[in-house]
Amino acid sequence: MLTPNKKLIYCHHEDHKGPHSHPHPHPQAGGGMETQRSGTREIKVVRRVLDANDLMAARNRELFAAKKIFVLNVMSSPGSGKTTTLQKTLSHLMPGLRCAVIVGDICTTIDADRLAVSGAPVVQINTDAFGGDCHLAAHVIERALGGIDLDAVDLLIVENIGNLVCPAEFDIGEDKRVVVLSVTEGEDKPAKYPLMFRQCDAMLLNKIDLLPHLEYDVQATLSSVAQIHPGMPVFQISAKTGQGFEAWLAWLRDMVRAKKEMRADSVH
Ligand SMILES: Nc1nc2c(ncn2[C@@H]2O[C@H](COP(=O)(O)OP(=O)(O)O)[C@@H](O)[C@H]2O)c(=O)[nH]1
Ligand SMILES: [Mg+2]
Repeated sequence: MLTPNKKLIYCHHEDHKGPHSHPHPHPQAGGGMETQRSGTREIKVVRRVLDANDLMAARNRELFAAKKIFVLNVMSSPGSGKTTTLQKTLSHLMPGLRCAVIVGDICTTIDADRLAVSGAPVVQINTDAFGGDCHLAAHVIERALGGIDLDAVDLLIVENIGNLVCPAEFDIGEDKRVVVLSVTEGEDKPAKYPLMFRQCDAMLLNKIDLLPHLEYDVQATLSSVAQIHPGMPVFQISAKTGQGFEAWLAWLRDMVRAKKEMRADSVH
């Protein structure tokens, strides 16, 4: 069901031919081959060069700088609580801050429906019809921006497609990246998916209301994250109860304020 503050667009890699075969390396990315040694073996490693995406991301970033919009890219595996966290976040920030949301999913407008309740303009991106891309790329964001009045936005939140791998590889022109990890996913996920945790500027450890029912080692997770990305702030929250939100919201508000005070030409 679409309401006036909600739009749906379908997006895909320009040169992506369905059906989806998960064609890594991503086809628009170009590629470079190098050889690494592993024990006695030589292994060919494909390195993606994300030239085209980086160019578009830089253009998005310039636009956001000119409009003084702080852009947050929220990533995680499916079900860790991105949408629930954003619902609660928006309920605290609005109407004081003017927020908008771009949300990516392979199918459905379920998340847009949930987020539009906040009153924020929401653009839902569906990648299904064109091969089910597993991440949002910069040109997809650029297209989605057409559905938002950028002069009426202080904070643009992008809920990326649920996946701990691919979204970390694609710059979309955002200011900061946040990864949501829930305590039901296991302590080992940062170590297994290090790029995501290295690329992010903050982590939300979500669903802490469930800790009494789990054998989950918060300290082990924190140490693992500290090894992968020393100094990255970690906010322990429950999107269900609101526990821990003060510190998370203060961090976010500081970022939005800093962007407002930044000179547009200081962004590169
Ligand atoms: N107990 C608990 N459940 C949560 C919390 N956050 C999200 N959930 C539940 O986890 C499921 C997935 O949440 P959702 O926000 O859709 O995750 P997303 O796929 O990352 O956007 C839903 O059933 C939520 O109600 C939380 O902090 N505590
Ligand atoms: Mg979601």
